[in-house]
Amino acid sequence: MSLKLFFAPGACSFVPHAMLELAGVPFEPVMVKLHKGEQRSAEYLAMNPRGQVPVLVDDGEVITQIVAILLHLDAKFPQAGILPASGLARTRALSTLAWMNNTVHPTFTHVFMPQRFTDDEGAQKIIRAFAANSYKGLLGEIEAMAAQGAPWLCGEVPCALDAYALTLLRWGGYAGIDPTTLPATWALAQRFAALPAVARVIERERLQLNVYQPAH
Ligand SMILES: N[C@@H](CCC(=O)N[C@@H](CS)C(=O)NCC(=O)O)C(=O)O
Repeated sequence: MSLKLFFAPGACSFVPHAMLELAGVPFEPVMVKLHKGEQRSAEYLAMNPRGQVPVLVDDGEVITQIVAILLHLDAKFPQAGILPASGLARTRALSTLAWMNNTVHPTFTHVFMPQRFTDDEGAQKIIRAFAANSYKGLLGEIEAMAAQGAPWLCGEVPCALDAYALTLLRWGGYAGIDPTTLPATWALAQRFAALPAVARVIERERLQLNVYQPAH
């Protein structure tokens, strides 16, 4: 069995990256430097024509999309607790995962890369400000989940939702959102980051947890 994960530091690929390390299975992490455009190299596009991370390569089979990658890993390593095993807990976790991936994540894309949505620089500023405000509201929803103190978002064991919550909260710093104003999520992210397996990923990605920059 060979597993390879293509990831970029601080990107959404942190979610499968953390879960692979938590699962304690051998895998090869391959860094893709998005700021250098490596995701648009001919070699990378031949593997993933969408030019995005994460990509999981399992025995030569290319798998894209966080939700699909996590479900694939969960089926392969059921002991890792990537998602709750069954029942309503699993359904609810999948519902939150889908929402993080299809709503919260693309809202941040509008903050971080408004140029992907219009060429007009004035309109880009408006998109960025509007999306940053929406993003704050969405992080508020995650804060309400974290405040339930389960202690992890799926219950008794750390799961993929905790990894996504950490990533989304961290990104909030770039949107002018101070993570300490979301105390339950901030505490959750710090606890998750302190797990030895996750700490290894943070070290490999050289991540700083709080990247808050006040808006100017
Ligand atoms: N829906 C995709 C989103 C992947 C995505 O947005 N990846 C970003 C990083 S967080 C990326 O690779 N961006 C590089 C680019 O668009 O050039 C998934 O779930 O995997």
